[in-house]
Amino acid sequence: MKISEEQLKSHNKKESEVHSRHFDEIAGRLDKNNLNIESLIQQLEQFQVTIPSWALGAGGTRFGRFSIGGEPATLGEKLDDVGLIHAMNRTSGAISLHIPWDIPDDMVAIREKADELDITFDAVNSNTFQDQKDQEYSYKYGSLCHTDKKIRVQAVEHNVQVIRYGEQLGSKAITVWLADGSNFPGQQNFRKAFERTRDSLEKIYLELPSDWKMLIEYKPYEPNFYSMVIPDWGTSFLLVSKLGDKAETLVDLGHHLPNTNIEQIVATLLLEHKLGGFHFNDSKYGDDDLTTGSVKPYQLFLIFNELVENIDHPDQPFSQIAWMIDASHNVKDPLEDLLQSVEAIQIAFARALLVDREQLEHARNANDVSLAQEVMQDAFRTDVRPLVAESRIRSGAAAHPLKLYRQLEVRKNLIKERGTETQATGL
Ligand code: AFD
Ligand code: MN
Ligand code: MN
Repeated sequence: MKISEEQLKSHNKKESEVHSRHFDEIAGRLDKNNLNIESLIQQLEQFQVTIPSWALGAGGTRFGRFSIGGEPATLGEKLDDVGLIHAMNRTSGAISLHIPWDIPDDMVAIREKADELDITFDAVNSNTFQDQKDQEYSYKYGSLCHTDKKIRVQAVEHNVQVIRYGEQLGSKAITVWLADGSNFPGQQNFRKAFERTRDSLEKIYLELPSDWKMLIEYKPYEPNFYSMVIPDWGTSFLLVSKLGDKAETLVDLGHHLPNTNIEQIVATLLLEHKLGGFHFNDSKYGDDDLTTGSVKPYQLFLIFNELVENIDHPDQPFSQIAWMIDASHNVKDPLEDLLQSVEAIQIAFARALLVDREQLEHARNANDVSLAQEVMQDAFRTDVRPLVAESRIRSGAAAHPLKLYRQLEVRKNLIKERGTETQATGL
């Protein structure tokens, strides 16, 4: 299924009267605050958020999985789905692939298809958390940290292979997320596991093309429940600092223990020029992979507040940060969820752009705690949805992507095209 320009135009025409009213209202209000609305909208127009290839089908838990129908069965169909999202929001012009789930059979055809859909390839992801059918050694007891050198070599070679695929696709980064860890006290020698991991990462790092980055995730628990080799941002930061300039930390919002101050982590990584990118999602308890902004929208805003505060920093350019989603959909239509996630990210960004930084700095220096809170909440409580919609309309997208998605009965069409039995690769 494809969404035509006519369909977008007729949707926007129908929405235009209500939209103009809402937009004029907020534009007038912000104008009084001396905010440059044009530059704000331009910043929103330029901002892109990458869609993960593994989040286009139904996820599931270890208890079960409920199919949604019309899931993309091939990499080509995954690109089609991202193409649909991008056509509706013009903000999702990139996909992040997971190898070996997404190895292209025909590299040229896949690149051509991506070009047609105006989609680029963001970071490629390696997978050493599962055993593949044709794999010689098992990752049951770890991969890059394994006690057995043969297994570490296999895991390093896999990561290098992922880089090679990424080069052919035009990617510029590899994301490494390690499931390595231990389930019981005493099982693993922490220091040795860390050293082996560092040595393995060094070998992969040496294979990076000069204009590439290596992004290293962290996660406090799961699938290992006693210890993870890279449990927190500090450990990731230690590794990326040892590896070199091309290595940076990736912050997955779901990979923190409850109540962690993620915005402070973001601030510290920015200060050290080691913030490589994000995996956006939301959580209540752990790595719940819920829709971004659905549980803790204020936290998302506070994260963007740190990012915007640093937006003009020459050593850590905002445009170089990888903005990606990492989600899993157990009950929602993944495409609807991804549209909502992208919009929530845009809303948080727009609100952060509204923060009166001069006044905030003044309040901070004067230790005027109440005023500082007012400044922050004034921005957060502003309904910026008309600004985000305006940026979409200007870039040829839909005023209300989710509404259009439902009007066009996209899922029904995908089920008609692909059937109800297809299952997308991923978790
Ligand atoms: C994991 C990690 C990592 C990984 C993904 C796999 O966040 O990003 O690539 O999920 O689906 O939880
Ligand atoms: Mn992640
Ligand atoms: Mn995760």
